[in-house]
Amino acid sequence: MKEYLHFINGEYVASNDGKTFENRCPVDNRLLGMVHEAGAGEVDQAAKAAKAALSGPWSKLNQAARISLLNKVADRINERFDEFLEAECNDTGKPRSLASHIDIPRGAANFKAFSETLANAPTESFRMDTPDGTGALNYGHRKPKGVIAVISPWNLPLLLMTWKVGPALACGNTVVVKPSEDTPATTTLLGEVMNECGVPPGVFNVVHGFGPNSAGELLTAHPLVDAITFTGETKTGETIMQAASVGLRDISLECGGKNAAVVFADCDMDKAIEGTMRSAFANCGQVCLGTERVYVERSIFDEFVLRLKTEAATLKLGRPESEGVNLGPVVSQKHKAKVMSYYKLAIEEGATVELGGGEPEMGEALNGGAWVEPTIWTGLKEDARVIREEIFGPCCHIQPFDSEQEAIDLANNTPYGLAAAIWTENTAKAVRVSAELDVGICWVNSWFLRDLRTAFGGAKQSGIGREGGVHSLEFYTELKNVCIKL
Ligand code: NAD
Ligand code: 6OD
Repeated sequence: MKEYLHFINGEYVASNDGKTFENRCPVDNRLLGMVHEAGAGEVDQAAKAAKAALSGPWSKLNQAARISLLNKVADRINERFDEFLEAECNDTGKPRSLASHIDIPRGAANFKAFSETLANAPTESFRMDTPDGTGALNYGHRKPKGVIAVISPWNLPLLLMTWKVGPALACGNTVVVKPSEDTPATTTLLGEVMNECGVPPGVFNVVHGFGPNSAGELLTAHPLVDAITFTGETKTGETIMQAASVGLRDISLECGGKNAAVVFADCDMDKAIEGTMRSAFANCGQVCLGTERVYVERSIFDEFVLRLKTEAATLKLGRPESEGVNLGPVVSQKHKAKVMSYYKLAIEEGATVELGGGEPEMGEALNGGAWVEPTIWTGLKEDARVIREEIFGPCCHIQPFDSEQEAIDLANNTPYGLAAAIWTENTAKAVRVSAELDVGICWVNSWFLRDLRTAFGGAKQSGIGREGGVHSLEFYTELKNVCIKL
């Protein structure tokens, strides 16, 4: 039986009390292995190892040496690509075609991109006059913030974990990662890569477990943690913010969304359908940036609904490795229950089910998996819970609008503010509307097109702070001003 151990101070260790929990594959509910659950002792060991490593060989590496080491980590992930791919697909059930194009390559690229950003980032400098005429020189100096707690979710496990670990290490910090209890495998595997590449012990640590009353809560409360970076649900973000307030630790919160797509009549319909297919159904709808609310200009509404549901009906569900499969299960039985509860609620709230709405018949071998049908609704009122709350499944609601202002108002009518997609061939309109949307990320005629130098984060209840490019440097370093009297 496979065991997922903690990775502390460069070594794999079991839980002190031998406490474990099951890791099951959502494809067919088979048992993948047992995950060790960290208690206070293991979290304390990991935090102490990370603190000690801040003044060990890691701190003696200059920036170029650190960058070269992280480039090696990226290369080694790519060399062990197939192992990472298998681990990720087992944990999440996502199609190999998806994970081999997004999760694993981006998991590796995150180490290179932030090394490059750091190597090229300028610091500010101001020459000032003084009464004695000699003047003074001010310049910014960046220091690592210290021990960073990285709390990551299950939807893009390697990608979203390295999105934080990459810049944290590039800036000279050390990390303790608490991956999602549903997806422990790739984070565990990364420990091996760190050792193979010669990353000093204690720089990268992993503790497994759950959130409340478990490793997540223990880690965010640990006094040796200097800052916390979190990706996950908004409610969890609120709890973590409270934990971070003790000792005034810095936080970066990348939280939930209820993202809109706005499709204007002057769009290129082929592009809008292709993009909305991806934004609503990629990764089985489990992408924080995904579209769950689609607003379509009335004159093309019927055509858009027909084309989207025709296209969505061709999605092929199946095992990650099966030829042509482009939709996996959702991540777990627990998440399936949540998604199915919204499918039921949609009917109760008066939706017209244009497609899906139930559990697919997958055959005997797969029926125990966490399968749900891709689903499209129309006809709900804007105050329906299905329209207001994040579902995080392969589903969307489509609603017509009559004017540009109405589309903007509808898109903004949500407590969330993560992402939006606008579909129009009129550039002036795209610029106008994107400026009005209350979101951190807005795509025009595309979706999930990522340049890692750009700011990434959410407005309103979708998060606090920005990561990506120099914005990650802002979070992962303490900026000091040095003032030299000349
Ligand atoms: P989640 O909030 O349930 O869990 C995320 C992580 O937090 C897990 O590792 C979990 O164990 C841990 N955790 C839970 N409670 C905790 C606590 N009290 N203290 C410390 N740690 C705790 O989220 P999830 O279900 O894993 O992920 C899905 C959610 O993540 C969705 O809401 C999605 O929108 C969001 N998400 C946001 C982004 C973004 O960039 N904004 C990206 C991906 C996912
Ligand atoms: O692409 C990224 O860098 C990123 N953070 C994506 C987040 C996706 C959310 O599910």
